[in-house]
Amino acid sequence: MRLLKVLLPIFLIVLAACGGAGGDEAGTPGELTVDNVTANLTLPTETGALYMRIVNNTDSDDALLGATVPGCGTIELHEMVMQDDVMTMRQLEGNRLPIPSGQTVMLERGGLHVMCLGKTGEFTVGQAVPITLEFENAGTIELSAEVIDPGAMESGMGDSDSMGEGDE
Ligand SMILES: [Cu+2]
Repeated sequence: MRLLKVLLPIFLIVLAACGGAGGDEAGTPGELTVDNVTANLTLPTETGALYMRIVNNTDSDDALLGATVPGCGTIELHEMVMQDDVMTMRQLEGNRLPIPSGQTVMLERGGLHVMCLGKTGEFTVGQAVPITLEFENAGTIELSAEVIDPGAMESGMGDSDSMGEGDE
């Protein structure tokens, strides 16, 4: 029993530490916030995609209506859907992404994304790209997106915790 008494506090400390990192109290109370903005824009195509986390801590439902990114001709809001066993992307109805009150909406690879069409800009990995988001209620939010390596993103999936880079 003595061993258990020693181990239990350690166990609780470890648990608390993990909860702190993984539980991730998202956003700011009373506000709609956007973070973790990344841009997949380096492929030699005329398209690209941007990803982010949107947290709506306000009392009212909101919606993302569009965005502006220099170097992108047109921006659309897209989702991924299964069509005849093939994953394809399509524009959200009315180009409107609902962000309900109290909800966190993830735009991520293989899911919702901000689509860059008619890309003319030259982008390099690590570069910071300004992005202006337009919300129904929150209005305009200006942020900076980090241009990511599309390949690194693929391999980084699943083992991001072991990379030791942390969430910054
Ligand atoms: Cu798309």
